[in-house]
Amino acid sequence: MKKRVFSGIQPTGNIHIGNYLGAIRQWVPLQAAHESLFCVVDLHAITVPQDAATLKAKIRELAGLLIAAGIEPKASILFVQSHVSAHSELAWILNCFIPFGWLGRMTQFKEKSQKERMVVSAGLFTYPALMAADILLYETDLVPVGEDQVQHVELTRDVAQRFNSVYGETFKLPEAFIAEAGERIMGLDDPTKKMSKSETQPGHAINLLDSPDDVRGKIMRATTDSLREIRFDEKRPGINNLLVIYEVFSGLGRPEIEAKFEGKGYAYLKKELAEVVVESLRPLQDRYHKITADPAYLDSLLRDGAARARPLAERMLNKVKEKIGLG
Ligand code: ATP
Ligand code: LTN
Repeated sequence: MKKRVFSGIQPTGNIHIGNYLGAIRQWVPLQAAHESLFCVVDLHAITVPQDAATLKAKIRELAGLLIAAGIEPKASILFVQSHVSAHSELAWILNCFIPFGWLGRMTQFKEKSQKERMVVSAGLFTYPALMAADILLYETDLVPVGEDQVQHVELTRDVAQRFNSVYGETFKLPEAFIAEAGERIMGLDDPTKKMSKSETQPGHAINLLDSPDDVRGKIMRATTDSLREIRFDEKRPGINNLLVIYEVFSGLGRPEIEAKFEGKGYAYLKKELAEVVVESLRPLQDRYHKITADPAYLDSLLRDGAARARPLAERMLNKVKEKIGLG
């Protein structure tokens, strides 16, 4: 039996190299050996305020970027979360099985609710129930995500186990699948914080659609330290982050990289890094522009993805409803 892979990404802000290196890049090779579903999680996006026209555009942009990054919409199932209503329905049901206290312990909620200057929605609090629904609907084995999402995958396992212990074997227990390198890319302006779409300072993130000049400018301005030596060292977050980005984009090993930069200055490292990033993003950006030149085709791919996801999701939802005595 092939294993099932499921992952999701929010159509908010600009997709950055943290999303790419920590998550999307892992998805591509998984498609060959597994049955994979990749979801543009627009219902998660509305847990914080969104402008309607921007959200709609971002959903297509993200789908285009995923295909450009190597997701094959025919081999995998690529779809938009709100197109399959079973996600909302199962999320509600799971909400009723998740103890309130579990949600209050989620690091992402604590961080985001502090950052939001506006009223924090109840949706932001129950966000992990929707994520658990996404995963559990498809009997998922592996969830390839960045390090920040591991806690949510663990909550998913916990609620699945809780449900199974009351109603008998229903949900499969999923496991997080974390990249070996690049699982936590830090902000260029502040390497003590994870690179994040919701941080909007100009030098924070390298976005997948940034122009070569933007990439160069952001890297040249990245925060480092006042030491000289160039080596991997987590105690020096600025230089370490630049080296990790170099490592994953170049595919070189750590000893090779340290040898290459031995005795060299930070400006040299930054220049070399900028070129590796620009050259890695170029083919992806070319593919993105080709794919999004035909919006009707892109929409048809997403419709087809939802049509393939829907029966799988509904089967599980009906099983759950039956077990708990609904309807
Ligand atoms: P936000 O900070 O606004 O929530 P985000 O940048 O975390 O957005 P998501 O859509 O929440 O983006 O995440 C998509 C995927 O990218 C997830 O699997 C997440 O773990 C991964 N990811 C996000 N930021 C990073 C990062 N800095 N390093 C590695 N992986 C990341
Ligand atoms: N919460 C995730 C996005 C997400 C997801 C999922 C990831 C929603 N549903 C299911 C994996 C599986 C995030 O913020 N990065």
